[in-house]
Amino acid sequence: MPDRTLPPAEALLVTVAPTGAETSKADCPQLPTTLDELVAAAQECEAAGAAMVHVHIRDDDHAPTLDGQRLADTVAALREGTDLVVQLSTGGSVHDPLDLRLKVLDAAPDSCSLTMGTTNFGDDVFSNPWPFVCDLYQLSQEREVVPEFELFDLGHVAALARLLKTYGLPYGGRVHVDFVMGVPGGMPGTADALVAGVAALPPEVTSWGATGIGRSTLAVGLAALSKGGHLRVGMEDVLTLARGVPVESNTQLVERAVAMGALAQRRPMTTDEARALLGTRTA
Ligand code: KMH
Ligand code: ZN
Repeated sequence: MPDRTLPPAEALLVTVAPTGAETSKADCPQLPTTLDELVAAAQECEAAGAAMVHVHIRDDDHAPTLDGQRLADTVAALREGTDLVVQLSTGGSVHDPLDLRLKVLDAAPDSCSLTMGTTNFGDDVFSNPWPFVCDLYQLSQEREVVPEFELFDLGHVAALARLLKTYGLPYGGRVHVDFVMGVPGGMPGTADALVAGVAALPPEVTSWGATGIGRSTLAVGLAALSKGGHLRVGMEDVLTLARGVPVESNTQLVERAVAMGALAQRRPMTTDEARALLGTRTA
């Protein structure tokens, strides 16, 4: 029986988002796009202190896909090769249709991302209409998959309150959210925006993390630590360590997050602690 004791406040959940859907393999050959590359990256990141992996997958041409068999194979391979909490993206790419995004849950991950509203996304639109959000949420409850609510904007925080009021708590009874900040079209990646978002969280929220896209990664990460939050890092969100210095591997970003946590006297959470924090299925 896994230990379900909640982790202490100093334990830091580090989530790695190794691939994403926006960067091409041609532009970034070190991006893990094959299953072997993804598992190897996940193993290295786990050894460096990550406890959860946020997964987008690619096809044989390294293009984003939501192919059901590939998703199921990916979940199986990550479970076989790591002890990480496996979170599948239901956001996919901005081009993915809503029905395929719902089918992601057929792959039975531990967790799924669930974005709380539509947002402009650079020159594109990341579509999350309210009826889709409600359908995905109810499906996650039925399938016993723990959602991580992705908040790109302050309005998404209000939408989360409405969702919980309407449909009750997620499977597992815990409510974990992630502020995704600095997307062109969403809230800015600043300490001020994070403080406003945290202050507006509904009382049902039991834990929160944050990630800053691109150059905002450090401002958001440091602000999140100072407010007692958790961190998501990875090549989905940031491709340079500093101006002109490319990220060579996801491990570098996890190591940096762990080092930032250490300065704040936060130690990386174990995978068992992460499961207790999030309330994922025990078997
Ligand atoms: N790729 C973005 C359009 C998620 O994974 O749920 C959406 C995204 C959010 O990455
Ligand atoms: Zn994602």
